[in-house]
Amino acid sequence: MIAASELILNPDGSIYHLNLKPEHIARDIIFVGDQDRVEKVTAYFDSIECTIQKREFKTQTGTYKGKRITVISTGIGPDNIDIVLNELDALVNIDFETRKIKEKLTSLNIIRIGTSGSLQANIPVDSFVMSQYAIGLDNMLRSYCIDSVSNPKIETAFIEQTNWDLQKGKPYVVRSGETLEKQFNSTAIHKGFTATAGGFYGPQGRILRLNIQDTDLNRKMDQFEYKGLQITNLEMETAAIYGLSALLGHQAISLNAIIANRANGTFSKNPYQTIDNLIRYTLQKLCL
Ligand code: R1P
Repeated sequence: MIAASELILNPDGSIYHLNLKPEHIARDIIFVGDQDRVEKVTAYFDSIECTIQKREFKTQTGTYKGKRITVISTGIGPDNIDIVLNELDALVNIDFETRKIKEKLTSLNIIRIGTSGSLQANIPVDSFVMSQYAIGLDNMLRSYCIDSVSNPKIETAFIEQTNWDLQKGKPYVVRSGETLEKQFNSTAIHKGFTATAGGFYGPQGRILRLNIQDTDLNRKMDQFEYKGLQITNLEMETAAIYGLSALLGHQAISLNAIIANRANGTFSKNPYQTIDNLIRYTLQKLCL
């Protein structure tokens, strides 16, 4: 039995941060960062059965072309992903009455629709990247036992090639859910290796007023290569989603709308149109 201090339920029986009960969520779940992006997705739905929000976690469940789908905003960063994925998993795999793990586990399909900056000049603004691999520079996943999902050879190559300072923690490399990768693949989307940072400024090499530990990190990440794998883009959630999903037995895929190109310094002239294009691509592939 899981104690009240560990699995925290609200007085109405909903889970602590997300404010959701098991009946509120579908098996196919779209993650967005921005709470205002939830309705940009559900605007395409046939109908909406519930809207629930607490803090930055806004959830809507409804149907699109007859398929039941949940859309949830995660806010920014791997720490929020820890909350969202553990609580979604608890909603399907822990019995809230007995506080015990269910004997028959349920696997969720998780699809992130995010924005991201490209590190490669040949992946331009307004294109899409599907993350086949992700490298977490954030350490969140290292609190778990990750040997079954990490890729030490790629991690070691990254640490050596970028001269990574281990005082910042140890990067971890994780893989997408292969079934979803096949489903969302097409010639319209680049296949990529996404770096997930634990912050937006210093952790992604941006300098405003503070000196940073490695001013050359983006160039070294751009030049990193392991058996043909190159890092394509930088954002703040994908590695955490892949790592926790794989550990918990869920399928996950991260689809990135490229709105900035850090290699040539360009920014999309119409990022909202690019995100809308990716939303429509995602819904169409989800309902094939
Ligand atoms: C930073 O501005 C945020 O934008 C990107 C990053 O991953 C981070 O969450 O993604 P979203 O637009 O999906 O939030």
